[in-house]
Amino acid sequence: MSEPRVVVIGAGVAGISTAHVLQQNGFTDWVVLEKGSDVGGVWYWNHYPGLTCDVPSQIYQFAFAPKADWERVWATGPQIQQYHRDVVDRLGLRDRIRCDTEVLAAEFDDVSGTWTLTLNTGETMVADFVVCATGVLHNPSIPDIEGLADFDGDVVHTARWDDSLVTDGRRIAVIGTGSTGVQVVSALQPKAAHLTHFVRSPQWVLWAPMWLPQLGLVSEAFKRVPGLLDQTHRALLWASGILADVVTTPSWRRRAVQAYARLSLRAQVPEPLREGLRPDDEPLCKRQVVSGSYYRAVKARNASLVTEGISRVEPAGVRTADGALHEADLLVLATGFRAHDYMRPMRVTGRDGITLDAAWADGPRAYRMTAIPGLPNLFTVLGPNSPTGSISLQYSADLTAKYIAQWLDRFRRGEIDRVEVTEEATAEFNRQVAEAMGPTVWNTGCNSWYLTEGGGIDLWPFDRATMDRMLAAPDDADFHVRSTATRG
Ligand code: N01
Repeated sequence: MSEPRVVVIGAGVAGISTAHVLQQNGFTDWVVLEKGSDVGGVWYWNHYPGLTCDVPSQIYQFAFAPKADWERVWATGPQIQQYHRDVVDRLGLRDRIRCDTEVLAAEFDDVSGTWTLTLNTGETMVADFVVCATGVLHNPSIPDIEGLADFDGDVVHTARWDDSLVTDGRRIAVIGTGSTGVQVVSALQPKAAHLTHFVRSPQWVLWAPMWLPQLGLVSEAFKRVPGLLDQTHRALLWASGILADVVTTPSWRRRAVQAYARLSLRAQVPEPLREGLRPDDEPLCKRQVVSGSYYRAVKARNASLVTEGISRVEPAGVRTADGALHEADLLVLATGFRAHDYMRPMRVTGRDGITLDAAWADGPRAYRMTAIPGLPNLFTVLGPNSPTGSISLQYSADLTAKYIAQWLDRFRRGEIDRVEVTEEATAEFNRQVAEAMGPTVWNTGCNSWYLTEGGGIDLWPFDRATMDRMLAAPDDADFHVRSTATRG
């Protein structure tokens, strides 16, 4: 037996899932490094006003740590962040997680077959395996708008919100119309002196009552009736499979959801405002935005919608292409993320000096979301093609971590000491992905963070059964596996 030294990078949904699997499988030499000051990942970094998860809480949770008494059907960001803290404490994972520890570089040594990690603390760490659980929506995308640095008021990106910012009674400009922009506009408009929403590309917004409480009697039933919480979670996973079908396969169900999106706009917004809010693309093509309050917010007297392009930012506000100056005291950038960075800016150098930047010049690419040619003994959890638009993230993180644990177990049993996915298997997986993207709604012609530099769509186009099958057990034919017996 040779216990693998494992470093997991990131303590968000993917990292906590991985930690739980390592713990459950009796691995003893592992640590989670987290650059933030607490666990939670996106839920740690994002705390802008209005942050709510648009996936119901009873499914947006770990199957291994179900929570009976969510306060709301769609929990708020702080509630979800607290849940992650509680799970880590309850499962005894806290001691394994080193916060405020960023991995700056990871380099594979061909001779020893180990990874050397360089940390922000000045330390180095040697590992037999690295698991990158670094998330997708992590690095804020700051728009390249002329004059941004000259703005006299406050500028803040939603993913790095400053809780000391005063928002009430101010003139607020918000740029961006994704899920974040819609949430922050809805939250800030009621108490703003004025709110201007800059909409370059409107998005379809599905109406849903996001404020709905989870009834006390439901929470009590979950606590008292044996198996009910678990069964409900399973039922919701099954139902989310139908949702995945809506985006992956053309059907009357897709058309029904799209009709509902169009109705949400038509029923709530009169012309001429409706014109500015009507997208050109099909509903569901981008990550669907869900809100019960956005249209109310933009219709309010103290709000204006600006669809004219932004030409520059000036000290007093935002100048649009028509020459108008929209004065503001606070500029909120709800401009999204550099979604395809994944573990970067960490510098990753694999076998034979192959760098991740070079390997991913045309966009992120992996085998079954988890293995990358040229990077032996390194895996990703919620890596490229993860189902951010369909299947439960917690489910796929758990499944992927269990898959990785099987490789670690073979190392522990002394069978192998090095494993690297082949280029052929990765190319074949990506060919299957591209083919399966054909009938998906994501392929109907819209521009979003789903699209990669090389023109691919960075999502999971298959159903959950396919994911189960692909990650059930490692297939040696898809890997260069070096057994300890043949090590020379
Ligand atoms: O980011 P986005 P997001 N001038 O990339 C605009 C998840 N999430 O943070 O479309 C003007 O969707 C850009 O315009 P355009 C969820 O998966 C989940 O909102 O490029 N506008 C777009 O409107 C989501 O999909 C929850 O024309 C500029 C916006 O900025 C993902 O996070 C909540 C611009 C960026 O939209 C990302 O959402 C929140 C410029 N120079 C987020 N540059 C849940 O509830 C960019 N834009 C679970």
